[in-house]
Amino acid sequence: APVIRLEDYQPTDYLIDTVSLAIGLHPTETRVTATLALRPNPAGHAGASLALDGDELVFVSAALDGSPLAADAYTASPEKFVLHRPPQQPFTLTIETCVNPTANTKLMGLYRSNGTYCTQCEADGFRRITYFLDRPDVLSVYTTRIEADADTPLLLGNGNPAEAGALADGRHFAVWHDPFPKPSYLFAIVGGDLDHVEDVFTTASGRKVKVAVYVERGKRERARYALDALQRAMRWDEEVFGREYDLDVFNIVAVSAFNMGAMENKGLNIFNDKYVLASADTATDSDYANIEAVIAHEYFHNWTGNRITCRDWFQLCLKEGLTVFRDQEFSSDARSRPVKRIADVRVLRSAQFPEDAGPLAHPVRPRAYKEINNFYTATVYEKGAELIRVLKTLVGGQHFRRGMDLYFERHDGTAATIEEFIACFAEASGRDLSAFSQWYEQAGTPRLSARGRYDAGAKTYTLTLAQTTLPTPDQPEKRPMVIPVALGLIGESGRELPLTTADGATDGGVLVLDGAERTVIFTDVEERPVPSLLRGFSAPAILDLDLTDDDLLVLFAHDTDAFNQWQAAQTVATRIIVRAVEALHAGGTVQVPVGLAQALGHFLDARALRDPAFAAQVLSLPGEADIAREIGENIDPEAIFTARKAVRETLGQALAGKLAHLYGELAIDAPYSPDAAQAGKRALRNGVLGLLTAGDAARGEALARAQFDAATNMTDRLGALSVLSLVAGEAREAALQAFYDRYRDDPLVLDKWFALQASIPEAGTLERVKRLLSHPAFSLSNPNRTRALIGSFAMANLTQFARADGAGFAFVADVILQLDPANPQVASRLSTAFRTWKTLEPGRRAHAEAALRRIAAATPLSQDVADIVTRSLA
Ligand code: B3K
Ligand code: ZN
Repeated sequence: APVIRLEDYQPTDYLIDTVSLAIGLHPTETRVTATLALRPNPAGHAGASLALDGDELVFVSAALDGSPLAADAYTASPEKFVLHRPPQQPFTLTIETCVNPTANTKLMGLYRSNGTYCTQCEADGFRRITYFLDRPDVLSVYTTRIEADADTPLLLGNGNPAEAGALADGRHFAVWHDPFPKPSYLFAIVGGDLDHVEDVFTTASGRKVKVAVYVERGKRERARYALDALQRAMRWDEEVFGREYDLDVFNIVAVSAFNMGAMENKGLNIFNDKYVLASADTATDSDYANIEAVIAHEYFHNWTGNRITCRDWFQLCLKEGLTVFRDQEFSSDARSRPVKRIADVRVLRSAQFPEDAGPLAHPVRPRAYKEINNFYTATVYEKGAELIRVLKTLVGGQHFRRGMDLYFERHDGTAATIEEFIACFAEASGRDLSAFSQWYEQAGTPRLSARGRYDAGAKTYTLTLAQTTLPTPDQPEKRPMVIPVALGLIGESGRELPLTTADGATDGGVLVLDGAERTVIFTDVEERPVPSLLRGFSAPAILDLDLTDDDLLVLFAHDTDAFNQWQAAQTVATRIIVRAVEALHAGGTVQVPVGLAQALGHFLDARALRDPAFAAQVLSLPGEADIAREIGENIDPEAIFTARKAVRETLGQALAGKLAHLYGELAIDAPYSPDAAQAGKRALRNGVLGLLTAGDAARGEALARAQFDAATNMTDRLGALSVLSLVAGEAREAALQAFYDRYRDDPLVLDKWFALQASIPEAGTLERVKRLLSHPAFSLSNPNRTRALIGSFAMANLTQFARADGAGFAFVADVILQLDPANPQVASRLSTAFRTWKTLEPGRRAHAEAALRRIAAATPLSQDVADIVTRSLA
């Protein structure tokens, strides 16, 4: 496949002002008639031919200004429609195509999910519906007429409903008109027989908007939380960003077969039903939180993505990073800000840091790609969101808001670039942001190191910060980034010390490191301080501290920054587990210093009942992947697993009394509510149960069994089941069977059942997963099911995916090859599980490489998978 490069960007030679579509829905032969109003683009090449994109299209007919085209005036193939000599004044082109939604297993373009017709066009699916200039900088006003049989009563499109009515033979139609010019990737239609819930949202200026959530029949009640989250998001965007909704209706449709989470089509968001459907009995607290976040995310795209879109796909972070930032802020306001920050940083570290450190590393704004669908990555999304946060810290909250206002004002209705976005903040703040903009260009995570020296006589504290970034593919040389380091000084006595410097370098508690190194001298420091650095995780960097474990425990006990308090405990735990891995390698035994257990004990006494959500984060020790990242090379997953387990066992035993007491105290009497307060208690209680079981398997198992049987909600039921799943034997199998029997007809809950079993860290799991492949409820054609079973095994079960005998890698490679012809996007996503293969010890590394080479050598192989495996092997 050819490489597409940012520097080759050219505007199109023609513009498409309006698009009028007539779509006759049919299971296997859907007719699409597109009438495009075109004109030469003043910015393009005069007289050029017009080449429209297609993908697996069946061409039927074409007409120019209403007259059939002569055979020599055009060429049409499944991938291209070329009009050789287009008129050089405005003209209309009418093209008829035929598509088969039932045979569309790629779930791009028009397809059927459980009988419902739906579409997915981002990034390049519109060309699977009709020939088009299928790129984000071609903005058009769409009118869509959909026709269908009586078995498809619901017909939805973008924009506002315009007209609807009955036709002959029981057929009927609906016309939708979207007045806002948009790129083709935001086009959508839905046809089906669905239930819905609806409400009226009154915008800040008093306009009434009909908001609705459509779901499969029988699932109506489970759509209420999503509808509520939507309206809260709409209000929040008005209050915090001054953004009002702009159409008369806002529709959300949930479908069960979807390649990713959801899609922000204008006025018609289409969702993976996993991010819509919720009830106490079927969804966990995390499911509720994810639904709230994704509903908000897609809604926020209405301004950041739709009203202002991207000039080209290199600018993807312009809408994604910014919109993730916005949804993170929304959830922070709706729930606990520090807990949300910790959760987001966990995601960044577990999903984005490995990407940045491995063969798939790329800048937040890449410069080249072969397959754009492979660039919907944690780097573009999560690191992209971090860069917005860095920007906000650098310019300050007021200037940030003014910059956003300017961005909306200046670029509304256009397809913009990162440069244009940053220019708004430079202008609003009067600052030069050219150094900041390097964050978009350079891949890799900066390593920030800190050295401090206290001079008791002079009462000065000298802090030196330095940064380096390791080379990444195609970027051997790295420049220093602009890193805002939010910081504080904590005295050994536990009090926060004032920050005084000669030059005011740390005004506002932020020190900006914009070169390779910077030293700052604090004066009037009355006692030896422990520095609290990168507070709130003020930049996406890896911090190397020269602090002792005791210093860290001072921060854990006294830091006024909740994030760093949590971080201090995590760092100490990480060090202990890493030392345990080293001890095991040297043939020794695992030692756990009493300090951590004691500190955790004090912390639980003081905070557990006051702030359970935060306490749950503290109690949840670094995972195996966190430890692997810390070790960095020559990874032996078994050793990490054993070391971590031993540390948890020791902590569980040391804290046994407290944990048992807390487990009782944290029980909730009130009826289930997914709110943050109750969810926090459940999170801590389930965390307590896990640690308690690590220390005393028999006792924990009994408690878990009782919790499983008595649970009134999915969080507690699944929490108990996952504790039980770690103890091999009859009890586990009986609980799994009971869970299955109860939820056999509930696809989203069955996904949890598949996922949990695939995650069991035991040698027998591979056999179990293979057996589950032929379970009647398993199907590779449903992406959620595939991700639940195969994705969980490959991404959430390090010891078994990376088995020493290579059987885990070989199995996943087999599945990737089997899935690829049907659904390359899901296959390609799965193949990113190999992204850290180079960090493994030589034996496992060789097995992983062999699996990757076997995939790479297969023919045919999709461009999607080929791109990932070739880059992974490079
Ligand atoms: N914009 C979509 C993602 C599309 C992915 C295409 N492969 C959902 C989102 O980020 O909001
Ligand atoms: Zn998005």
